[in-house]
This record gives sequence, structure tokens and C-alpha cells, in this order.
Amino acid sequence: LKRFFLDNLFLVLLLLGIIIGIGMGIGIRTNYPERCADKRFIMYLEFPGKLLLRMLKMLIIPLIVSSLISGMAAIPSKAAGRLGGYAVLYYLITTFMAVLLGILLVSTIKPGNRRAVSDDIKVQRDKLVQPEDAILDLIRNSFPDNIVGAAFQKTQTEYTKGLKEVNVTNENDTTSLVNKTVITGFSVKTSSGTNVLGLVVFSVVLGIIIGQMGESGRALKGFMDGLQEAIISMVKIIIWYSPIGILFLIAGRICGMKDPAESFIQLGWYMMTVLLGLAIHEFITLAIIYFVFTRRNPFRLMLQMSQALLTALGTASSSATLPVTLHCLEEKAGVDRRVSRFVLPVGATINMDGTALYEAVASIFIAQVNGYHLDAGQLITVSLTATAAAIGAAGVPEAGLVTMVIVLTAIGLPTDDIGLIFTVDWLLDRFRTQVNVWGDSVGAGIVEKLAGNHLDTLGDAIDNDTKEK
Ligand code: DAS
Repeated sequence: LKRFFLDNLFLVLLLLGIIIGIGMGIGIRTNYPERCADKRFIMYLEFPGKLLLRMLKMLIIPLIVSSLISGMAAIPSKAAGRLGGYAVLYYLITTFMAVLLGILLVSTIKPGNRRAVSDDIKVQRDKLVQPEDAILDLIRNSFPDNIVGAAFQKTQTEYTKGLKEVNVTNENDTTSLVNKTVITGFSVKTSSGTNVLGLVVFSVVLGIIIGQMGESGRALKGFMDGLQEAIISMVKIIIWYSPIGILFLIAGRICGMKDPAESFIQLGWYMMTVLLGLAIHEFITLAIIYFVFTRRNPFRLMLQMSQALLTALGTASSSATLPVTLHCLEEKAGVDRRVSRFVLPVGATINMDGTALYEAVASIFIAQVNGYHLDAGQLITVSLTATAAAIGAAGVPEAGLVTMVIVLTAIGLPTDDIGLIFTVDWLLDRFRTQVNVWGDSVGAGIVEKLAGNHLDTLGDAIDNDTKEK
């Protein structure tokens, strides 16, 4: 009951923050329009919101490192390797598919391009980036030469440009000499910025190794589990502050908005893109995967899980829903409890398809709103860091927004527009949480089917494993 009260108190505060923020923004915009042009006033107005963004960025590194190491180390030791192996394979494949679906949808619907992006706000990305260099940077950054340095620097190919006179034939067939910007040279430099990809690769590899070390890795695994728990507690504290931060971010955003009507249309398209992606992933991708592996009717499972899916909608927290998910899976769907007890707790923390899809859509939407053109390397970075961010996200309300800062930082995008999407995140969070819970339920059903006749031989090993945990 206390948890239920707190979750709803948070929801009320969040909604209050959003409504007051919108009201304040519109109020200042209509009554003191000159204030909106005053950069210093906007800075003061947004200040509490900028503090929220700074707190979220402060946690990027500890959250990635601890949650990925702890999550990967949770892959069971050799005893139940087969079962755990199936589960983690399922988690990674479905999460990555959700991200790809998100990237596909946001790149075709283009919710952020609704506004005719006039040049003054179009951020002219350096068009000279060569795709192959973007890929090489991606691979270099995946193997940082200094793991501590990865916290504040990354490798970037930079170009020296020059002007060159070239013949250009224009439409009425007259050739003329014009100056064209060409690349005259390039160099691979270390530039400032968190190398998220490097931290992700290092953490995943270290986590898997720790998980397989057995006894000698137990202390380290315990330390990482504890660190992750502590960081998530910090995330929860920041999330309690977020209604205040959101209030001022939204007020400042509305004040400084060039054309609110257009931004409103963009938000509508953005929400439609996210909800469409979540629906496709939930009712098609996961339903097909479930049917292919179990030959059972996915919609029957959905009915059996309905209480958990509704709880997820209500609480926007897959951790809070976990007891209900276990109850529905075991009592209604009849999944063997040795599988559900084993698969679900790990799934609820590292398998978040809804969040992964959302991270991809939201970050590329922000790129579009800022007139950024993401090159191939950045899209690959989005797909890898959105997957990692979803693994790192906790099963608490607004976790997906906290970890989105990771994706934006990874591709060098500004985080100011988070204020814009905060206005609708309290709603989208509920639907992506539902997809997270549905993904865990489908996973448990599939793993039980795959474990099948191994289950009895594995059964006691699992019980021992679980008891030790
Ligand atoms: N609310 C998170 C969860 O509980 C999902 C998210 O924030 O993305 O799964």
C-alpha cells in the first residue's frame, strides 16, 4: 500500500510539475514577451531544470559501469548455463530488434522534421564527415586506450578544410568557377566528451568474465551488485526531484520556443511514433517470436498476463510489477516456477524492450528537432547505446528518461530538448513499461519451452544457484 501511495504521489507531483510548467511558460510568453528574449531571464528560469540534467549526467558513468557489470555478471554460472544462456540470448536479440524497429520508424516518420527547419536554428553539422571515418571512430571508441579517460574524452576524426576553385555547370549550361569547400586533410584527435561506447564494451566484457569466475569472482560481483543498488537509489532520489526540474525546464522551453504550435505538432508525431513502435513490438515482433518458439497462442498468454500488464500501465515500474508478473506467470500461465524465479528477476532489470525502442526514437527525434543529420556511425552508436541504456535502466518510473542522457551524450546531442519530451513522458513511460513486462513474460515462456527436458536435470542446479543468490 505504501509503495502504491508513493508511486501515485510521484505521479501527482509529476503531473503538477508539467501542468504548472506549461502554465508558467505560456503565462510569461503572453504577459511578458520581452522576458522571453532575455537570455539571462531564461537562464534563471531554466536553472532548476539544468540542475536536474546535471544530476542525470553525473550518474551516467556509475550507472553504465555498475549496471552493465552487475547485469552481465548475473548470467548464471556454468551450472545453469544453458538456461541462463537462452535467457540472455533472448534478452539481447529482442532488445536489439526493438531498437532497430525504433530507428526504422523514427527515420521514416521523421517526427522532428515537421517544422520547416529554418537555417537560423538548423545546426549545420559538419557535412564533410566521411561515413567510413564515422565507422572507424565508432570502432576506435569501442576500445578506449584509457578506460578512465573514456569518462571524459573520445576519439574523433577531424578535417582540415580548404577552398578550391571548381567548374560548376548550372542549369542553363554555363560553366562558372566557384569556390567549393573541400577536405584538404584529416587527423584523428582526442576530443572532450564521454566515450559511452568504450565504457559499455569494457563493462559488458568485465561483467561476463566476473559472472563466469565462480567463487573467486563472488566478492567482486557482490561489490558491483551493491554499487548498482546504491546508484539506483540515487536515481530514485533524483527522480523525486524531477517534478521540480521538469517544471522549470518546460517553462523555460515554452518561453524560448520559436513556434510553439509547430513544436506541439512535432510532439504529437513523436508520441505516435513511440506508441506505434511499442504496439508493433508487443503485438507482432514478440507475439511471433513467442509462437515460433512455443507453438502456443501469444494472445492467450497476454490474457493470462493481463493483471501484470495493467499494473505496469498503472505503476510505470517493472520492478513494482514484478510480484504480479511472477504470480500471473506461475498461477495463470502455468510456467514452471524454477524458470520464472530464475529468469524474471534478471529480465526485469536488463530486459527492457520498451525502453530500448523509446531511447532510439527519442534520441533521433531530438537530433531531428535540432536539425542534426545523423551519419551511419552515429546511427550504429544509437543502436548500441540505446540497447546498453535500456540494460542499464532501472525498473522505476522515468528510468528511461534518465538513461536517455546516455544516448544523447554518446552521439554528442544537446540535452536541452529533454524538457520538450518531459511533457509527455509520464504517459509514454507507462506504455514502454508494459512492453518491458510483456517482453519478460514472453521470455519466461520461451526459456521454459527451450529448457524443456533439461529442466529436471537443471532443476536442482538452478535451485542451488537461486538459494546461493
Ligand atoms: N519505467 C521503466 C520501467 O519500470 C521503463 C522506463 O522508464 O523506460 O520499466
